[in-house]
Amino acid sequence: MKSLPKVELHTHLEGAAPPAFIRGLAQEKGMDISGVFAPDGGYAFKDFWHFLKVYEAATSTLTTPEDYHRLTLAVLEESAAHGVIYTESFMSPDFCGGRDLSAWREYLHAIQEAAAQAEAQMGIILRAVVTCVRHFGPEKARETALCAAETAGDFITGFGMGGDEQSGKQGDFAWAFDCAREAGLRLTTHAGEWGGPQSIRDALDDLRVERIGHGVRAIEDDALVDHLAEREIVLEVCPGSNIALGLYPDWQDHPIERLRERGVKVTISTDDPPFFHTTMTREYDRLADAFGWNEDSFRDFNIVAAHAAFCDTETRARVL
Ligand code: ES4
Ligand code: ZN
Repeated sequence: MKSLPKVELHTHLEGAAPPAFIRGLAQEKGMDISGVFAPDGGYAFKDFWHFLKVYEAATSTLTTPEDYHRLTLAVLEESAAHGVIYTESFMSPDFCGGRDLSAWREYLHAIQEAAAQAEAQMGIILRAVVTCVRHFGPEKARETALCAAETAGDFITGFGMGGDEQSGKQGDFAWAFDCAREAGLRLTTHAGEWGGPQSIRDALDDLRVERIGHGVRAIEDDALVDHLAEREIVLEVCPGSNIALGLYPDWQDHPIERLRERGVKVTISTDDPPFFHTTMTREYDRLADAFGWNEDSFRDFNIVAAHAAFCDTETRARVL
């Protein structure tokens, strides 16, 4: 499984930071973030909302473009080691200069330089989905969308929203998504993870996204499952993340197989791999065990993911 070529659509750049990397940065800068780590050296949190706090504390060690350059290299090295050939990562101007356009351009330059280096050395392709953070509110999302619109292009190809799904409504962020769409960006948002089926309907109706981050709770609404299948809405499913956060008790209980059987376009991603003690190899291994999937099944998932990727046609051709 490890060497099988993989296309991944849903990771968060800071959320993929190896804990040793963050601990090293904190030490260099004399910052005390000991509350972030478990005794085994991994990240420690008790539920999703605590996870968001720990995520922000870990991210507070990333204070310069140079830090993001090192982070990007460390993250891509790890992904490439698990066979990932194309990855889309959520990046937040909130954490990269505080939504200030000139600062954001500097962070972006550093990230892109690292991506070019990783592509030359390891063949892995990175594309960026600029993300607003839902619990920071619609006004900050508007500033984030303006940063995204100003820097949209070959590298920044999408716009999305993460954060606390129970904070506000999808529709509160329509201005930001409209702004991003007008700049030519492709759209996705987290929905149907902590919100129920209605949060997915709201994402489609109010934000007009073409992909859904997670979306697994569509399984609770038969008509919605049919609607997703008919409209060919792609779900960025992160099974290991859902299980680590207690959304489903075990791999066999995860709805990814039922969604696939009913014709929904599902893809496989890690979300925040070290936080959830996972890798793309582990996702494939566990899914193979739970549902009897084999290399051919995973090849099919990767074709779906490559077609749903927010990249240009030449890049897609290199991945397919
Ligand atoms: C998230 Cl804002 C953010 N960052 C990392 N992982 C997430 N999952 C949901 N929102
Ligand atoms: Zn996510």
